Amino acid sequence: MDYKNIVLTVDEGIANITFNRPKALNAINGVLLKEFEHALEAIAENEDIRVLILTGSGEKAFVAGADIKELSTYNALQAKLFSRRGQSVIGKLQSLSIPVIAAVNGFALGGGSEIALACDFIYASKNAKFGLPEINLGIIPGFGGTQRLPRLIGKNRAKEMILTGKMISADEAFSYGMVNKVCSDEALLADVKTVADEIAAKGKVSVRAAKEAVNRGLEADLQTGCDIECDAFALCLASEDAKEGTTAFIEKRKAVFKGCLTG
Ligand code: DAK
Repeated sequence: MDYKNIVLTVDEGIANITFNRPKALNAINGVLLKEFEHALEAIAENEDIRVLILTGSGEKAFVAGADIKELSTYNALQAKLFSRRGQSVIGKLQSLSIPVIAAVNGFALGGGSEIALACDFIYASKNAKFGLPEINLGIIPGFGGTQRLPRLIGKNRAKEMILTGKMISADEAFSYGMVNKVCSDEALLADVKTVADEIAAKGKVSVRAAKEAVNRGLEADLQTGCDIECDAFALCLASEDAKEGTTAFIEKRKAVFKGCLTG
């Protein structure tokens, strides 16, 4: 597929999707959504990709939400199609087995905040702003914002954000536990790349297993979560990566993981 609204690059196991409609602050229109879905499918099928980074083009925005101008023209059928595709895309993003890091470089509003919330963690530039302003448009978040935000920052803070539609700064988002790190505007992408490289150098099996255990465990009771961890641990220990990791420790050298499941 020839992408026009996103840029997809893959370099040494790190994929990068840049939302690329800077004149509209990277707002999500139907075409962008389709391209994003296609890129996520391609990434899911590529076993060599270890980490995905999402960011926005230009200096002002990560993603300023759904394209309001396009939304306002939808008839019921188009709205349903947008809604279906939107939910399918967020489902695909959330269920990627590799870690996904959001590099939020400006406005992350509405669907933009929700995309970031569906990632594994968020680094933000100092000038980033987060918000769910849908209430100002007479609608509510549709990419899972009413569900993921309260789980992440707590019910009351999430309700305040959702009900007022107000934006919060990167520092506030950090203090809420929504953002892992606030970087200078210039350093954001390099900082995200550093952590992505660090994760990409770990064992593929254990990285995927750890992500899955956390995600599935959070949806379950503690005992079920520990059972999930138990199975995932056994799978990891039987992997070639675990043999390499433990042998490297004993031999006092750095492990070189190949990402193989079988021993
Ligand atoms: N849509 C379309 N165009 C947008 C846009 C958006 N969300 N945000 C900005 N733009 C455009 C502006 O119209 C302007 O274009 P021109 O007028 O120059 O042609 C250009 O980007 C620059 O924006 P501004 O001139 O407004 O720039 P400022 O610095 O003054 O303000 C701003 C930046 C981000 C504060 C402001 O642009 C703003 O408030 N934008 C709207 C933010 C917003 O309300 N976002 C939430 C959209 S609703 C669903 C899934 C998801 C959703 C819904 C359903 N289903 C699966 C059911 C999601 C909904 C949303 O995200």
